[in-house]
Amino acid sequence: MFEALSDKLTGVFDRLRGRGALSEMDVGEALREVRVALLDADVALPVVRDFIAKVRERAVGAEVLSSVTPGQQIVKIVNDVLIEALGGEGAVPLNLNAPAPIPILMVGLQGSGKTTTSGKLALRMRERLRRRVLLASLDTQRPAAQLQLAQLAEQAQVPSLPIVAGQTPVQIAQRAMDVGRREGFDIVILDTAGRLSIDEALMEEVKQVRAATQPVETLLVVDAMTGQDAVNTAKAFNEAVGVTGIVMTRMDGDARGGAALSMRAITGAPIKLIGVGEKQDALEDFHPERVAGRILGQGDILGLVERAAEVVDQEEAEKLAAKMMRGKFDLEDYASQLKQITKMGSLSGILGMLHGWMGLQGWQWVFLIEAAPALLLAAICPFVLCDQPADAHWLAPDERRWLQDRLLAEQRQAIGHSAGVLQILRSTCVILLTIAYICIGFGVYANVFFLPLIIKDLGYSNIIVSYLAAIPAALGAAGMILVSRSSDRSGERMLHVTIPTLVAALGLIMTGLTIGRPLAEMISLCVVGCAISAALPTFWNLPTAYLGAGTAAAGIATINSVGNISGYLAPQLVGLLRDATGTYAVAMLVVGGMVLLAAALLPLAAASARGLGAMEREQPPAPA
Ligand SMILES: Nc1nc2c(ncn2[C@@H]2O[C@H](COP(=O)(O)OP(=O)(O)OP(=O)(O)O)[C@@H](O)[C@H]2O)c(=O)[nH]1
Ligand SMILES: [Mg+2]
Repeated sequence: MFEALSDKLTGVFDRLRGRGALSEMDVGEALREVRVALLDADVALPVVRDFIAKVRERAVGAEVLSSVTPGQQIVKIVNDVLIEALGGEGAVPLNLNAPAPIPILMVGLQGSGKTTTSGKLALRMRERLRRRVLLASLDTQRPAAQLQLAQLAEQAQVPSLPIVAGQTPVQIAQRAMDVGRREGFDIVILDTAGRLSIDEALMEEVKQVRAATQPVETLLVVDAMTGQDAVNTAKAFNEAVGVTGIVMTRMDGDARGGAALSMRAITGAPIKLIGVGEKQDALEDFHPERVAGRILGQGDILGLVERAAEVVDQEEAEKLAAKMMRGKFDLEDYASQLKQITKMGSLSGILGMLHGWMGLQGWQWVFLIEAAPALLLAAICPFVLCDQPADAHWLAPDERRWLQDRLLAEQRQAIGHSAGVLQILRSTCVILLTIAYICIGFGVYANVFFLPLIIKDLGYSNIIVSYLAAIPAALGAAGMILVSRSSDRSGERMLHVTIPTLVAALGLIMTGLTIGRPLAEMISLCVVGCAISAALPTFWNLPTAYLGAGTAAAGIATINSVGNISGYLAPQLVGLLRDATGTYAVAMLVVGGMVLLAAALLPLAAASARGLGAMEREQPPAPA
C-alpha cells in the first residue's frame, strides 16, 4: 500500500543522487517534492508541515559525510524522521503483563475488521505464545455476528463463549470473564459491535464494557483504505474511550500510505498490528523502520550507506583509486581494500541489504552469490583433476607408488571376498551404521539450517547473526582437523567418532535447555558446531575399517544413500516442532536425543563388525 508514496519519493531522490554538493536550493526543491508526495499519499496537512520542518532543520547545516552523496544524506534524514513519525524504532508489543485472564477489547467502526482480527489474534496467541484463549462476541447488533466469531474460533482452534440469546453486551462480557477465570484461560478477547459512524450509543456501550471488564488492551481496529477518515475515527475513539493500541487492517490493499504516517502524530496511540489479508495468518507486527524502508523503496540500502560512511576511509580509497589508475595496484593494496570491506560485515549480511535490487529479494542474492564458487569449481575440475593416482602430478613419485600399491592390494583381496549386495544390506553392522548416520545427520542439518535462525531469535540484527553464526562454523573446521589428525595418528577410529558424537548430543540438549539465554546458548551452539563437524569425516573411516575391502564400497553406498534422508527429514522435523511449540527448545532436545542414540549405536556397530569379519573369512580364499 506504500507503493505510490515510495515511487514518488524515490523519484525525488534519484534526481538528487547524481549531484556532488547539495545547495540550499536543492534541499528546498527536494522538500517541496516530498511535501507534494506526502499530501498525495493522504498524509494530514499538519503532519506534513511538521515533517518537512524537521527534515529541513536537520538537513541544513548537517555535516555531509565524505563517502556518501548529499542526496543519500537527505534520504537518511528523511528515513529517520519517517521512523519517528511512525512511532520510533521497533514494534510496540501487546501488553500481556497482567494476571490471567487478560481481557482484550476490540473496538471500531462497522466492517473495519474487528471480528476477523479477533480470530487472527486468537490464532497467533495460541500458536506463538502457547496461551489459552477464549473468544467472545458482544455483538448483539447483527444477527449472525456471534456465529461468525464462533466459526473463526473453530478455524483458529480456540474455544468461543457459548451463545446465550437475549443477553446485553455487558452481560456477555461479564460471563466471558467468569468463564475465563473458572476455566483457567490466559486471555479473553472481547469482540464488540461496530456502527456506521461514531455515535453516542456506541461510545456508551464501549464505556460500559470497559468498566465491567477493565481490559488490559483496548485495540481500535481501523480500515487503512479509508485514509484520513481512519485517523479521524481513531482520534474520536481515543478521546472518548481511550485506546491502548491501533490495528490497521487492509494494509494489503492499495490504500495510500498516509494514514499510517498521520496516525501516531494525531492520535498519540501506537499502531501495534497490521492486517494484511483475509486469511487468519495475515496479521503482522507493525515495525516503523520496515515501513519507512518500504516508503523509501530501497531495501536496506540506507543501512549500507550508514555502514560505509562509518568504515571506508575516504582518503585511503582515493589513494588506491589513484594507484589503480597508474597500474600500480598490488596485492598489498588488495588486502587493505578487502580489510575495509570486511569491516562492513559478512558477505551474506551485505547481500541481505541488497534486498530489492534488480527485483530480487535479499535472500535470492545470497543464494546466487553463494552458488558461484561451486559452479566455478565444477567448471575447473575436469581440467585439473586426473583419472588415476599415476597421473596425479601433485603427489611425489613415492607417494604415487604407495597409493597404487595399496589400491592393487585391496583389489586383489577383494576378488572372491565380496559378499552379495543383499547380504550387505542385511548385515547388522551396516544397518546400525546407517541408523547412526541418519541420527548424526539430524544433528548436522538442524545445525546447518537453523543455527542462524536460532541466533536471530535472540534479537540480533542480520549482520550480527552472520558474525555469530560463523563462530560455531569456524570451531567446526578446527574440530574436524584436530580429531581427524588424532585419529590418523593413533589409528583408533570408533572412539574418535563416538566421543564427538556424544559431545554434539550433549551440546544440542544444552542448547534446548538454554534457549533465550544468549551466552549459554551461544556456548552450547559452539559445542555442537565443533563436535558435529569433527564426528562427520571420521565417521567414514568406520565402514572401511569394519567391512573389509570386498564389502566396503556397497556398505558405504548403502549408508550414504539411505542416511542422507536426514537432509530431508531434519529440517521438516525442526520446523514442525518450532511451529507447534513456538520455540526451538523442544526441537533441539529431540534432535539431541537422536544424536545421543547415534553415539550409543556406534560401539554396537563395532561389536557386530566382528561377525561380519567372520562372514568374509568364510568365503573361499582368493586365488593367488
Ligand atoms: N483484505 C483484507 N480484508 C480484511 C482484513 N481484515 C478484515 N478483512 C475483511 O473485511 C471484512 C469485514 O471484516 P469483519 O471482521 O467482519 O469486520 P467487523 O469490524 O467485525 O464488522 P462488524 O462486526 O460488522 O462491525 C471481511 O470480509 C474480512 O475478511 C485485512 O487485513 N485485509
Ligand atoms: Mg464483527
